[in-house]
Parts: sequence; structure tokens; C-alpha cells
Amino acid sequence: EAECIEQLKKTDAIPLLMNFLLNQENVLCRDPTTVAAKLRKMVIGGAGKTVVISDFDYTLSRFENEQGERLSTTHGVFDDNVMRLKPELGQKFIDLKAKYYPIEFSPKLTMEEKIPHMETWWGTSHGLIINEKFSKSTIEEFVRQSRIVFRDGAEDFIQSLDAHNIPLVIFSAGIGNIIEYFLQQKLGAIPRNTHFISNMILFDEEDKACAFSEPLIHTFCKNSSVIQKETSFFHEIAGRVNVILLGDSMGDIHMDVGVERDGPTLKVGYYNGSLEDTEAMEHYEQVYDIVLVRDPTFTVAQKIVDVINSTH
Ligand code: MG7
Ligand code: MG
Repeated sequence: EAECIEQLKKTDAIPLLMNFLLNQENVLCRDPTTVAAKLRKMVIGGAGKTVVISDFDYTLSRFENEQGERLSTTHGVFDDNVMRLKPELGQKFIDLKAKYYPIEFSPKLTMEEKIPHMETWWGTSHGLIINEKFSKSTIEEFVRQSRIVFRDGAEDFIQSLDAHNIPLVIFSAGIGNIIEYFLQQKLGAIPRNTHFISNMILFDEEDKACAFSEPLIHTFCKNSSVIQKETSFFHEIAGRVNVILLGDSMGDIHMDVGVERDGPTLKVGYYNGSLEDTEAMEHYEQVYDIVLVRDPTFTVAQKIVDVINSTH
């Protein structure tokens, strides 16, 4: 550590990164002093003390394409594909979304008021998937046909974490299997460093969907309450005191809670909303250390990890 502090004094890595962040038009940083202090601790700790906890939908994956068309979430994979094959069932998924999506993002309701609705949405949607007994290979094909797209550089980001033995926890209220198939298809395999906390479809002996894992994870319970503490992976990340948290929604900001430690969490948030909604943007600035405004890339997260890796 002493050696690292010495080296840190010799390099301008952190001031250079701060300069980069503060000069980007689409990067908001309410408190640069705190960000620099967190970065300093993380750089001193190095890769060995770091863990990345990331949301998937509209964080690792892109929100919209170049034409401004909305891309798919993991659940959305069913909406699109089922609509094509079985319009009647597809319409049920679409109707659920039309009803519950506005509730999820309503500024008028409290989290407590939203939670029962989210439980109903996820529960009903998962019920439809199980009822239909979709097979594993059908779902893999759905993913292949889907409009899920990585943010630019997200693939390299995941690979570089793996190369430096930094665990990546993908914490998703979406469907974990869909993320797995997507990574398999895009990266060839799931990197060893990558772990999932998500809703997993369970398959029967004939590889047909028969149940979902418990507990249910929806937008507003992404914290330690849903983490199985006895898993080997939980022990694997126990000594990782420095957290880089990546998310795009208000529900993502507590994904680090429950990981017992005394190190900093650097929270990086994608703001996918409208530029006109300054109130929402200010809210993001309050809860995320760094806000990336309509940024289709992984450049900032990659630079942070590069600095952490550079001094050891
Ligand atoms: N989300 C949650 N559910 C659904 C669904 O059944 N269909 C679609 N299209 N989207 C869904 O990654 C979590 C996000 O997934 C969405 C049950 C929610 O909007 C949530 O924010
Ligand atoms: Mg998300």
C-alpha cells in the first residue's frame, strides 16, 4: 500500500481523470472533491479490493438506438417475440406493461405505494411465462432475435474486469437467464468473474420453464434483503471493500447495501430521461456521484477501472 501511495504521488492519474470528467458536457458531478477522494481510496486499494455491482437493463444495455428508438429490457424480450408468435398472449404482456410501467415511474406515488403493484406486475408476467412452459432453447432463440444491445464498450469493460480479476455482480430485477444467454451469445461464454443476482427461470427435466427463483426481485428491493448470504460468491466478494456501482434508476442506488465493509462506493448513474426534465436530472445528481446524461457508451466506467488498474 505504501508503495502504491508513493506511485500515486508520481502520477497524475486521478487529476487527469477528474479533468476529463469535469470537461465532458454530458457528465454531471455535484461534488468533485468527494469523487476524487473516493477514487484515491480505490486506487490505493487496487483491483484486489474492488468489486463492480451493476444493473443490466438500460445500464449495461443501451436505452435507445441511433434513431432514438427504445431498445428492449430482459422482460421485453417476451413482449416482442411472443407478439410475433402468439399475438393473444403477447398482448397480455403489452397490457401489463401499459398498466404498470407508469406506476413504476410515477412521481406522485411513494415507493411503499408502488411496491404491491410491482409485485403484481412481476408475479403476473412470470406466471404467464411459466404457464406457457417456454423451453430453454425457445428463450435462447428469443434472445437472439431480441433488441437488447450492449452500450458501446460494455463488452470490453466486462472482459477487462475479468482480466484483472475484479468480480462483476450483475444485480437485475429483470430475468437473469436472459442476461446469461445474451452474454453467452455476445462474448462466447460467461466470464468467470461474473455473478448474477436476479430472477432466474427454473426449468424441469424437459427444459421447460416451470418456476421462478425466490425471492422475487423487483425495482424496489434491490438491496441485501434478496441476497443469499451463504453462497460462495458472497464470501468471494467479502474482502472487496471498494465498490463501483452502476445503475440507471433510483432503485439501483442501494445495490451495495448489505455488503459488509467500510470502503467507499462510487455511484455512477445513467440518466436516460428527457433533457427538459431538469428536476429529475437534479435528483440523479443528488444520489449518484457521477451522472452520465444520455450516454450510449461505457467510456467513463472503463476509465475509472483503468485508473484503478494502472497503479498496481
Ligand atoms: N419490467 C418488469 N416486468 C416487465 C414485463 O413483464 N415486461 C416488460 N417489457 N418490462 C418489464 O429490469 C427491470 C425493468 O424491467 C421492466 C415485470 C421494469 O420497467 C423494470 O424497471
Ligand atoms: Mg435498469
